[in-house]
Amino acid sequence: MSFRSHQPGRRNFLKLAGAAALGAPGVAGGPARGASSADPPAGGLPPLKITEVRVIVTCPDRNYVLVKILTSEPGLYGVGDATLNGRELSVATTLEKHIAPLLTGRDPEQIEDTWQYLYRGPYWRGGPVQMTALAGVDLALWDIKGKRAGMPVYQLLGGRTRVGALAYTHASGETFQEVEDAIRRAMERGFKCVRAQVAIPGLQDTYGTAAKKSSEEIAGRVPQQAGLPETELFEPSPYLRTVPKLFAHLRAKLGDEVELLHDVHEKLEPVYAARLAKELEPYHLFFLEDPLRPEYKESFRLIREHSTTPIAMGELFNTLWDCVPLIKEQLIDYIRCDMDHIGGLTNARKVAALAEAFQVRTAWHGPGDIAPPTHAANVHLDVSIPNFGIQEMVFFPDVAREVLPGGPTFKDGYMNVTDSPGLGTDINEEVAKKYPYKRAYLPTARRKDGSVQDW
Ligand code: EZ4
Ligand code: CO
Repeated sequence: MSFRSHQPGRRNFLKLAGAAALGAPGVAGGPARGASSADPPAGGLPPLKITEVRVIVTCPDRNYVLVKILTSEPGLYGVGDATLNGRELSVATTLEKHIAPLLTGRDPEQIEDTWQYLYRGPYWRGGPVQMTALAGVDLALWDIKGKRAGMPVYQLLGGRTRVGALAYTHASGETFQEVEDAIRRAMERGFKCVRAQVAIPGLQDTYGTAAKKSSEEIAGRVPQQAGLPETELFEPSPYLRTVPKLFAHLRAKLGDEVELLHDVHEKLEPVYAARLAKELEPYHLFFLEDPLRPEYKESFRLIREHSTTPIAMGELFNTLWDCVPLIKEQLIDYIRCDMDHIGGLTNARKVAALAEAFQVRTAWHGPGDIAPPTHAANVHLDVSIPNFGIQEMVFFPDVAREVLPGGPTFKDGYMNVTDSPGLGTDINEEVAKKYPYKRAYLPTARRKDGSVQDW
């Protein structure tokens, strides 16, 4: 490791490292920038430098932001995903204007140091834009490290703990019968676990359902609305009356074996979430997803006090510290951060380790609005940790697969990664150019009285 071989004496080392961390000019090749030419080769490999950071924004079916990091070794590069649905250009600008200049010349092998430098270095830390940008860099660096080692990333994380990652898909419909039919179709495809959402009478296009589109068309593929965002209508009372009836119907028709999930999508206030969890108890959900808004973690206590329905939370979290209160108080059963919005694999594996200590399992967010490198990283982590729970997944359309080839496989209800070195995903830059960015937003929601509601 270059730190030690560089250490001319502790005091000098600290001085050098401090100067580099402040971004002082002239320290390229100093300790905080990684191996210099004076270093002995790491593990027999010659020193490596980042030569270019490319930010690619493309819209094959929807907008994606990709980070391609090139190195001084010809042909060796990594690809990461930095897509933040509806705020893609903020992340792309952060990467291009603020982060890329800091990376050129650094040693791509020093992933943890780079992560700390980009997280704590700017003083302003956290937030979805910066944490998504950081994830893009982080995933690209893990991809490079795997390719350099000739190993899939799960091997770098400690090797396999399981043969595959249990997956769930989404089913939806206008009526209970349509949801039931969609679940049957998912089961025919091999799924053992299915998330069920139904339209709510009197409300229009409630999250996870959409008139005019088949369940398969929208499964995990949140609508991206060109132009300006649409407004959906939400009221808690009809929602709370309908959802338990849906699950009563599904259990009566489908039996006990299929695992059922439901996403509240942070829509409810605490007492109503507790009521829903309690009323869903007889139907034995695999978990109830994201019941509350992410800000005030104490609210989860109310759900816990009233129900044994397993609770999952996390797709709106951005840091490890968002996860701490829920995990250490055992207020949830599944932590489901979005690896792409929590700084990548480097941070997600710490979340997983924290969860392991408290018997909480993982359920990383896996929607269609994050790109294949994140889905691949999810599964590399899933198959290498002891406390994996379940993996949300999506089937990408052909046009997206052409731009972003590779990614996890699916068979008999389980996801997997291949043994190709790195993350096992790529970007075809030429094809990506055919699909320029299109402005688009997530939908928004309001109550009947016109006030803003969480979508
Ligand atoms: O609405 O990723 O569980 N999945 C989800 C997703 C989110 C989208 C938002 O961009 O809740 O569908
Ligand atoms: Co969700």
